[in-house]
Amino acid sequence: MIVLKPKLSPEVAEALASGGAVVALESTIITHGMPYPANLETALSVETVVRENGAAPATIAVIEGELRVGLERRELGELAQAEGVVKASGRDLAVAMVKKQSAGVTVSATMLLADLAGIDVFATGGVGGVHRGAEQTFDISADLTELGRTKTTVVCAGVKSILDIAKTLEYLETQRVPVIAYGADDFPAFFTRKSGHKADHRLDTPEEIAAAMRLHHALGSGAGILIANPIPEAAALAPEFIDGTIADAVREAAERGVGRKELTPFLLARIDELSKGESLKANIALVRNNAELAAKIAVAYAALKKAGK
Ligand code: PSU
Ligand code: MN
Repeated sequence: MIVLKPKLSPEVAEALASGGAVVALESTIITHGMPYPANLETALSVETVVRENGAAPATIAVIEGELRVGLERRELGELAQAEGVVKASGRDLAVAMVKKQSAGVTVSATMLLADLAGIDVFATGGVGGVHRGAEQTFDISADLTELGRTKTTVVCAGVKSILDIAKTLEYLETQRVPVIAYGADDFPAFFTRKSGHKADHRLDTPEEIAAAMRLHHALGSGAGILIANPIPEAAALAPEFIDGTIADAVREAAERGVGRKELTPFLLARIDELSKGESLKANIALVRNNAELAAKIAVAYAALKKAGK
C-alpha cells in the first residue's frame, strides 16, 4: 500500500524536522466560509498570529490535485478569489487529486492531512456538527466522525446555532471525543460565549491541555480532542440579535431546499448578509483568538514531546 505524503512548505518542514510547534489551518473557511477580501486578510492575519505565538502555520489545501501543507501567499490569494473551487471533506480528496482540482479542505479533511503530515494541533472557527432537523435529514457533518477516528486536537469556538448544539454534543460523546472548554464551564456557541450546554470538561491553561493530549494519546484512544474556546468578550454578539438572524437563514435554506454540502456555506453567507457584516467581524476575531490558543498548546505539546513526558 502506498502512504501519501503531502507536500510541506519549507517553514512547516523545518519546524516538524526540529520538533517545533506547528498549527494546521483549514481552507474551506477561505473558499466557502468568508467573502473576498476578508477571507484572504483573515487567512494571512491568522498565520501571523500563529507565528507571533511561537508556532509555524500550516494552511492545508489541495492545489491542482496536489495535497499541500503550508501555502505561499500567492496561492492563498488565488484560493481566496477562485470561482468554483471544490469544498473537500476527507472523502473527496482522492477524486480531487485524480481530477487535478483545487479544493478548500473542511475540518475533517484538514484533520486527516494534518495527521498524515505529523501535525498534532489545528485551529479553526467552527466545526461542523449535527444540523437542526437531523432527525429528518440525517445531516451530520463528517467532521464529527473524523474527530472520532483521527487524533488531531481541534481548537474551535464551539459550534454555531445553525446546528443542533445538544445533539452535536451527544454525537461527540458517542464518538468518544473529549470536549474541553478553555477557561469556561459552558460549551460556547461561536458568536456567543455560552450555549446553555455545559462542556464535559474545563481546563484553564495551554499546558494542562497539552498534558491531557499526551495522556489521551498514550491511552491509545485514536480519537481527536475538541477544544472549545469562547469568543473574546468584546467581539461577542448579542444572543437575541444573532439567534434571530440564524433562524431566518435556516428557514430560508429549508424553503429553498438547500441541503448536503451546500447547506453550511449557504447558511454562513446568508448570516453574513442578514447581519450586515456583524457576524463576519465576530468570526474574524474568534478565529484569531483560536489561532493564538492553538499555537500556545502546540508550543506546550512540543515541549512535552521533546522532554519525553
Ligand atoms: N462552520 C463555520 N465556518 C466554516 C465551516 C463551518 O462556522 O467555515 C466549514 C468548515 O470547513 C467545516 C465545514 O469543516 O464547514 C463543515 O461543513 P459540513 O457542515 O458540510 O460538514
Ligand atoms: Mn452535511
